[in-house]
Amino acid sequence: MTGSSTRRLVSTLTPLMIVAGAATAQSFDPPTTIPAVQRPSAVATGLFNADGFVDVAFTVDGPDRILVFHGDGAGAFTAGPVIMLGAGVGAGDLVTGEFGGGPEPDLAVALQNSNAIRTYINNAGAGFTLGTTTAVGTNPRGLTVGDHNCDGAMDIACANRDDNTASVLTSDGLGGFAAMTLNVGLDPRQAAFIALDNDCDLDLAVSNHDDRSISVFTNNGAGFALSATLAVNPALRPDGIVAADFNNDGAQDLAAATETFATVWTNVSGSLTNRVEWPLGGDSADIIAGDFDCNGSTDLATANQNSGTVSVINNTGAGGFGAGVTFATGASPTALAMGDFDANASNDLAVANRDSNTVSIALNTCTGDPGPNPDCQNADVNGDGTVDLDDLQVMLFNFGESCN
Ligand SMILES: [Ca+2]
Ligand SMILES: [Ca+2]
Ligand SMILES: [Ca+2]
Ligand SMILES: [Ca+2]
Repeated sequence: MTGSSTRRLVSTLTPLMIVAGAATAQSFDPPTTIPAVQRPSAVATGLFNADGFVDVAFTVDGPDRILVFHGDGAGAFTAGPVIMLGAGVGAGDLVTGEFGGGPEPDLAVALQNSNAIRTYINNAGAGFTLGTTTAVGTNPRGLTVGDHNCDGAMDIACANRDDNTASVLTSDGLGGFAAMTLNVGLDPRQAAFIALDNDCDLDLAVSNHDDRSISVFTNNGAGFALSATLAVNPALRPDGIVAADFNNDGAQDLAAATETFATVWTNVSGSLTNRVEWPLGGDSADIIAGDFDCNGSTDLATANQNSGTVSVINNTGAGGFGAGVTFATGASPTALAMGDFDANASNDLAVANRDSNTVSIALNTCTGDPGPNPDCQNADVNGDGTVDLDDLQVMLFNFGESCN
């Protein structure tokens, strides 16, 4: 009882300390590297095998393939499956999701030269098998994953860089996809599902690099309709984009990698507005959102392709961004992904360095909330968050029942 009470006291105090405390120092250990052989262009993370530790996968070329490296839960990785994609298909963006088979995370990859999105299904933690290949527009980039039609099956969208369209791939729940085409602006780079209103039909944003704009499509359940075109600062061009709730009001906002700034729009009643540019430490290509200083608010990290760095800027508490850190990676970091590689409840970073043929692994020095007390997961029979006599009564009431 005493131990349980102490734990509750600690968990009660922690948020108060965050509110009252000074800004958390942000740092990452000097990155280690995974050999990526030739020109890694995208990276994804997931529990790909059965050991419970976060793994990484990345696309490389010469020949085009996906390399999977298994994490050891302490920040180190060993080579796992190699997925050959076929000669000249153009190994592009890579995302993780549930696209078929069992619950283990699957992969979807953009085949830039073949104008298609292909899935690979996780074979119960023992490698991947070919899923389906769906034709999209020309030169697909910037994949996003989400269930846009609320049927429980994960859908995919991409930006088709060379024909100024985006494709939405709606899952049939059986591993196949039906593609629809949306017209967007010039040189689209990234699609992002975003929950603009409070229904479960996900909306969609697409970054238009050469138009210096973001196309916003509202999904009313019957399809996607262009509802807004957001102007980026005319001095900046957008590349990667990401949807997340930055001001903690429960509505998803949008951030874009726009050269040496992260541009953030706030969701006000379903409209993205109040554009603000937050300075970065380099010229950004890709952007992800996550809590990187272990205080519970959603921060931003960017891969700064032209400066060989990653920047992390921390949420100051109301959706603004302040001090963070910029650290060196390899040459031409084009994409990044996060995962807790050393199992200490903080988001670490994996960065694809295209021109140095490596993936950088940067471990976050902050340690997060370890999550629910594992004792409670077994003993909190009625799931009310406390182990007490009520749980014992429930257990006694059901004593002797067969569970099969
Ligand atoms: Ca769906
Ligand atoms: Ca918000
Ligand atoms: Ca934070
Ligand atoms: Ca960590």
